[in-house]
Amino acid sequence: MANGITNSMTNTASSTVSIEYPENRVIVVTPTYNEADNLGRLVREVLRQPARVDLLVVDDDSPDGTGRVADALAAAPESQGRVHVLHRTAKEGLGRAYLAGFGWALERGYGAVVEMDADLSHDPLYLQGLVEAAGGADVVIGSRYLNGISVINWPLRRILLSWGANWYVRTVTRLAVNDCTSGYRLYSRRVLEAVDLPSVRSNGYSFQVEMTFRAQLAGFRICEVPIIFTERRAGQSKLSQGVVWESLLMPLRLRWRARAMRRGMTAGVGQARA
Ligand SMILES: Nc1nc2c(ncn2[C@@H]2O[C@H](COP(=O)(O)OP(=O)(O)OP(=O)(O)O)[C@@H](O)[C@H]2O)c(=O)[nH]1
Ligand SMILES: [Mg+2]
Repeated sequence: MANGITNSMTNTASSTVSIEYPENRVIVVTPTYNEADNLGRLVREVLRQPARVDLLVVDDDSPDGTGRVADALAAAPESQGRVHVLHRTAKEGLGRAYLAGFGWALERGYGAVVEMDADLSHDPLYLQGLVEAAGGADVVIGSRYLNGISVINWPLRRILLSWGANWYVRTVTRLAVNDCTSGYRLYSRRVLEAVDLPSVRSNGYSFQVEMTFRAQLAGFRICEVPIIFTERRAGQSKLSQGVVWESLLMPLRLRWRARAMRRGMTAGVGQARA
């Protein structure tokens, strides 16, 4: 198995698959900023998936009290100690929240981390597929662009923007991935250990691009599984002008700095090829 996760799969009569992780468990990391209306449902849905993952909420002191909601959910008996909360003191962006969450998960020995938005755009039903695909890859991307374009409730303008952004990223960075900006994805532990996380600069959509770029540069296996993305129903998008500028400039910077980045990741290259 690519990431050393021990899993035993049992096909039951109803053909559901259960996976156990005796040592190296999988944790979903979900960054939150003002997601109080979405979090309860997200936690319930994640916990009932057959993949038996844990969940870490990384909250940036949301003014709407998401942090308190997360604490209450973590303490509820139904959570069985599988839900954790990392409180941060200020809104610092998606990328910083993920880096904090990755560090938390690595310190506690998790074997793989799944990134998931808290706004229910990423259906927890796909967790099983992501985890299973980790048997043959170190990075598994939940892709909106494998079978045409799989998004629900996006206006044409948004589809064109996302598709165009992916075309631009692929062209500039030469990433061999259909959906470079998807925020629903799995990283095995060894990817997170190898890609020199403290030097990751991006914070918006580019965070996904930069992480994929670093993983490809280090020689890790990347695969995509199809997902259907649903636009958020509650809460507000945090897409800002700064994020758009970063998305335009970061691919150029990655291409420019590829050689220097590879030098910083020598350990990862060796591991990936082992
Ligand atoms: N901790 C933390 N979470 C954030 C921050 N910005 C966004 N998020 C979370 O990151 C996830 C994705 O953010 P969204 O606002 O949904 O961004 P998006 O999915 O790119 O945009 P939409 O498609 O319009 O919803 C959500 O769970 C947000 O709550 C931040 O600064 N800190
Ligand atoms: Mg969203």
